[in-house]
Order: sequence, then structure tokens, then C-alpha cells
Amino acid sequence: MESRDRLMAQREMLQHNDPAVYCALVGEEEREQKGVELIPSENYTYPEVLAALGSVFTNKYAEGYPGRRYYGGQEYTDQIETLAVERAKQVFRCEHANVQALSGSPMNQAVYMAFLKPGDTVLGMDLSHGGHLTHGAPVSHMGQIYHFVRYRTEPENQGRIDFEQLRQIARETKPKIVLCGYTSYPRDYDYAEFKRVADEVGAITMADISHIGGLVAGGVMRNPFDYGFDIVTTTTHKSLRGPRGGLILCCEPFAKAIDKSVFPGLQGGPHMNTIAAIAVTLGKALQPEFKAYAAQVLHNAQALAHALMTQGAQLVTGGTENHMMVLDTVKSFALDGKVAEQTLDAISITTNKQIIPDDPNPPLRPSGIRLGTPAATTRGMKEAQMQQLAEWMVNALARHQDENYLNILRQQVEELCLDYAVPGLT
Ligand code: DSN
Repeated sequence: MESRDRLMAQREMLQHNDPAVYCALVGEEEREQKGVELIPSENYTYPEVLAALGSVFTNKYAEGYPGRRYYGGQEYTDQIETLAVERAKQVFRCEHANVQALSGSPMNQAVYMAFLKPGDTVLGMDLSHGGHLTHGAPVSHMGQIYHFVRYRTEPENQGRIDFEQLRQIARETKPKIVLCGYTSYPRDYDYAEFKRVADEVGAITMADISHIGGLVAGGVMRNPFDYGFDIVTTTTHKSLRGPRGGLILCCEPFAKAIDKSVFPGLQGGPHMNTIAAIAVTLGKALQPEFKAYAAQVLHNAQALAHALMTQGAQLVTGGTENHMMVLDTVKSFALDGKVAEQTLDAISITTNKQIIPDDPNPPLRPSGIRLGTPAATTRGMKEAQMQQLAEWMVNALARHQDENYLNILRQQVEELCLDYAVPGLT
């Protein structure tokens, strides 16, 4: 059967045999097409990635690594994983890559488990200042097993990291890992300074570049390996535009311990359909078009941040140096982040509520929302559309109780979105 017919037949089978799942799928396709995604950690992946994810590679168990597996029948899985590894090394200019982590959390856990014993110290970013759950949130298992100590940003210095404080904490606590990388931080990272501190106390340097992985791959943001970092982790589904997965990249001396920690330490059979999709994603990241995409993500973020601030909205760091920004909705509109998120949902602009540094409010009703440009850029939106979206968002948040007005805005947003197709849905 021709591939197109096969895909149609698969969808028809799903529609016929499981209408509940099919209806939800169609609903999600419509939601993605008619609105716009401004959550900074999301993206619209490539049609080729969807094809690889929905392929027979999902059938195969492949515990182990290429050439050293515990099951037979690995001629094509070995090809795929080797390709993904080689491309990852080329894209990120590193000596070793493990492509088996199932997603971001197990990816970081595997690194900790490779090099730390319970109770060992990790120096990471304060969570309300932008750190991630796996960087030591007390509610995460990682926060309970290891001893996380925290550095912070300086609000009076546009959210830049306070390296004096960071160095002092490192000297006092002697961490085994100095961790740089965040989930809600709109500034670039001074890897050289992190490395100096880590060297002074004999710590391993680890950068979790999950959010900016695509921007590093596209050469528009700094690469931690250029500053002598030991280990870099990144998810593959954010700015990199791939499937949901994780890469652990490192220099050769760390390679064995990391591979052993992922399998058999933490995980069983790798998801080979995801690894096939990661190979596709990294192949795309090596194309010149990807550099242009990454550059446009940054241009769009500048345009969005500038348009929001011009219209009186307050960004937590007073601007951005990457793809994201955090809007203080309490200061800007006297609304908490939950209400702001719901208001923007009502006009088909998807964002997410977000705690801000030292937020006095709880995480489910925090003081801000996060915005980012990777997904909108994938659809071909540029600076003019960012300005338009900023205007609609500010107007909606300023008149959030006016339902009729929100309906008018929603129609305008959806009209715009019709002109920008979601890849894989046309
Ligand atoms: N959930 C991701 C994010 O939104 O940043 C991090 O894990």
C-alpha cells in the first residue's frame, strides 16, 4: 500500500474502532490549528517526526546499546540509534551522546545517579528564580535523595545571576555538581563563570539546556562545550522541535558512567520509535534552514518582549536574551497567573501560569505567566505577528471580564492562525 493510503487507513481504523480516542485526536488537531502556542517549552514537530513516532520501531525491544543488545533482530534499531548518536555529536560538537533518556526528568536523574551518592550536594538555581523540578524541588525524589543548595538571580540587575553569592555558596558547601540551566529564565548563561567556580571547588559542570537546545543547535546561543563543560542535557521536544525525549551529551571520560546509569541503571528498553524521530530531528538541525529558524525565534522573542513592554506590561527581567519571557501579571494587570492563563485561553492564545522570583503566591495561582516564541516561529510567524499578538494579549488582560470583547479577539486570533499552518496538519 502507498504510504499516504496506509496513513489514511490507520486513521480510518482508529475512527471506526475507537471513536473516543479519535474524537480527542481530531479535537486536539483543531485546537492546535486554530489557536497559537506561546508556551516556551512547546513546539510543533516535523511531519517526518510524526511518521517515525507512529512507525513499527515502536514494536521493538532493544535493551543495551548498538552492537551490544540483549535481544535479537537489531539490524535497523542499531542503524537508527547510531545515526542519532552521531548526529547529536555533530550538532552539539561533543565527544559522546546518549539518546535513550525517555524525557527530561529521567535524563537529569541518570546524570545524578551516575556521579552522586545519596546526600551529596548539587548547586543549582533557586526554583522560584527559574530552576526545574529535577534541580532539587523538595517535592521531587531528587530533592529528597540529594542535597541541593541554591543560587539566585538579582532582580535589580535585570535578573542576572549573582555570581558572588554563587561562589560563596560553592566554597562553603563544596558541591559535587555545579548545575546551570533553567526552565523559566530569560537571560543567557555565563558558562565561563560557572566553570571557574566549579573548577575552584573541584565540581563537575552540568548544563541543562532543555529550553534552549534548539538555539544552541542552531548556533544562535552559546554552547556550554565551548566553555569546557563536562555534561550537557537537553530535551528534544522544545526549541529543537523533535519528539519527547532527552539527550545526555558529554566528554569521553564521563561516557561510560552515563551510559551505565541510563541502562541498566535507570531504564529498560529504549523507545526506538522516539530514537528514530530524534535522528530525524537532529538531521533537520544540521540543515541551514534550522539556523534561520533559530535566529527567527530570537528575533520574534525580542519583538514580542518589546511590544509587551511598550504597551505597559512588566516583564520580570525587563527583557529577554533567549526565546522566553515571564510576564508579571499582578504588577501589569492586577491579575494572578491563573486568571491570565484562562483569559488568554479564551482568545485561543496558549500560555502557562508561572511563579516569579520569591513569589508570594502559590504555584497554582502564581504572579505571572511564561511566554515563548519557538512554536509560533515554526508556523512562520514573524515580528509583525508578534506585535499583533502582544496587542491582543494586553487588551484581553486589561478587559478580562468583558466576554463579548474576548470573543471578538478570539475570532481575530483564529483568523490569523488560519494563515499559518501547523506542520503535519495540512
Ligand atoms: N515542563 C517543562 C517546561 O515547561 O519548562 C520543563 O520540564
